[in-house]
Amino acid sequence: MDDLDKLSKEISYALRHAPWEYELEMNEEGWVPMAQLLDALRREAKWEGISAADVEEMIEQSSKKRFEIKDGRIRAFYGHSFPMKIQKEEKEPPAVLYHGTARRFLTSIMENGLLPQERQYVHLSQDVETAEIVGKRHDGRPCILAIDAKRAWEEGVKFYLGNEKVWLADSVPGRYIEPMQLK
Ligand code: HQG
Repeated sequence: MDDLDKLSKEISYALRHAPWEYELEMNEEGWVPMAQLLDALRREAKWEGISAADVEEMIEQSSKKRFEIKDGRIRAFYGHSFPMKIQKEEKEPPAVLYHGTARRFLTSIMENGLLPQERQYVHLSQDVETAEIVGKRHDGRPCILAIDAKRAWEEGVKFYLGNEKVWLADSVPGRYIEPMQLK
């Protein structure tokens, strides 16, 4: 693992899971002053010389769009797990969204719906390819679920924007979920 990967992992941990460990003052949308994050990281020997340019490079080089920098602040687009629920922008979803998961979770998902589990929101993918990448973290041959987001949204399920490929929901009832036949 190279340094940019390590940096991405540590900033994910700080912004998604444990901002208090880094003494970060996070607002309700998940924004943190960049200078505060850099100060916190610099207290660790391995990030002693880190600059905002390094963080920007990490974000640019990453295959996933995990963080956003704006007006001297930084936030994670998705993935949060701490109790204070981050407020996300509610938005009309595309007609169909996807969710990649493990085969072993399927029975429970169809019975109980998609639940956020350890995170604040359920994570949905804009396309099948992204869902496959997500699902492979849990199962070598993941199962892909198609979500009838249009009908769910029309019937009152709220959807929120993560980044362009990741959508969020509080939960998704099983009646909107259809397992897909993969090639
Ligand atoms: C499953 C990564 C049983 C759900 C990814 C999933 C994503 C249920 C697992 C982002 C269930 C939670 C999030 C139910 C849901 N019964 N299992 N009722 N409801 N589940 O990791 O969506 O690389 O918290 O299917 O790419 O896999 O970190 O969520 O398998 O975008 O940037 O419970 O994290 O992005 O797993 O992944 P996770 P996820 P990063």
